[in-house]
Amino acid sequence: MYTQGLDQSGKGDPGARGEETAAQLDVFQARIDAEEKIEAKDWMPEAYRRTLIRQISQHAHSEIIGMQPEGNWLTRAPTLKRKAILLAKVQDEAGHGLYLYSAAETLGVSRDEMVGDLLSGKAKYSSIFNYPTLTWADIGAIGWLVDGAAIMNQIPLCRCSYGPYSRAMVRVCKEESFHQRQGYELMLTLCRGTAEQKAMAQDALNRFWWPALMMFGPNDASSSHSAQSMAWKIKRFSNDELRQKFIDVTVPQAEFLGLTVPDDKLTFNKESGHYEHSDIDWQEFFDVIAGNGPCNKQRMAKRRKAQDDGAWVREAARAHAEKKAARSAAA
Ligand code: BYC
Repeated sequence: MYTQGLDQSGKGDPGARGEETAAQLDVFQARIDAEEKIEAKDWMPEAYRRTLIRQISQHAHSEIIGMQPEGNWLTRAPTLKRKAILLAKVQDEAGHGLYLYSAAETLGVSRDEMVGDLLSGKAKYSSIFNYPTLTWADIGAIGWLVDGAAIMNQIPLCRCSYGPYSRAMVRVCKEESFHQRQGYELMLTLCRGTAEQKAMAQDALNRFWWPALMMFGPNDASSSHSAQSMAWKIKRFSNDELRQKFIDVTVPQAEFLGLTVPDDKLTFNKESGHYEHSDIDWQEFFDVIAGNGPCNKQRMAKRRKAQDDGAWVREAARAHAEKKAARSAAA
């Protein structure tokens, strides 16, 4: 078991290991309650460490798999400017994946293990990336809705109790903000264009609305990890609270575009100040995360091929590092 000793400050002795005691857990929780950041070498409960590895690695996998649906459109972007923006965005997603894998590595897990868990199907990645990008408008809808949902979920993660994750999220969120804006501006351009372009934007909203709402995870009653993650201040808001915030800010944006949100029951409740909406099709969500969405197999096959195709690069980098180490040892 990976448990570390605890000094009087509760900050821990990374060298010592043993069983977790109630006193250790109390001191740890007191640090969390006092809004102290937990750092990589501090003592932490094994379950806290494992929860973070699960969440951060799944987040990293989502960024990397998330490059695929947009990457499909790099060669088909309608103008040089749109291509440059999309290229920058897809490269940003790769960067986010790398910061996040590095943040997870501070918890004692290796990159190889994390990638192995993704490829074996043990680790999840966001449900949203199992939907196809059928038209250019889908690139706008992804930026507006998917990155918009990502920001809503990730801004609170900048205040996550685990220092390395919270710091990685600051830069990720700045970049996500650019992604959301470029997506909305793309949608606005289509909506101010021809009737055919506006119809394309509406069709993209129709297909991405419900999957974007599912990104926030199952409703609170079915969210197995939320209560503990909120007590540890890994999560600051519940899945339903963040989903509601997203709906409340996004519906007026759709109205400004002149588009219709595909939900007959959507109504603004003046008393609560929130939009009420139809039930989400949770069966679809659970099917997608079980591997049976429209593109799961295609996404995983492509990721496996990329891993195999990159084997020679990893081998060459390892050989180079070994030669360099041998040279400096000899000097
Ligand atoms: N998709 O107890 P819950 C991006 C799983 S990247 C798949 O509520 P938790 C972007 C959950 O893992 C977007 N699985 O879990 C990239 C758990 O299963 P396990 C990714 C989901 O962790 C490129 C089970 O359902 N963002 O934005 O407390 C381009 C029960 O759920 C999903 C992040 O990863 C889902 N949507 O809360 C553009 C942010 N939802 O692990 C954009 C960080 C739930 O027990 N992650 N599950 O097998 C989080 O904030 C939280 O992990 C979640 C879920 C809110 C997603």
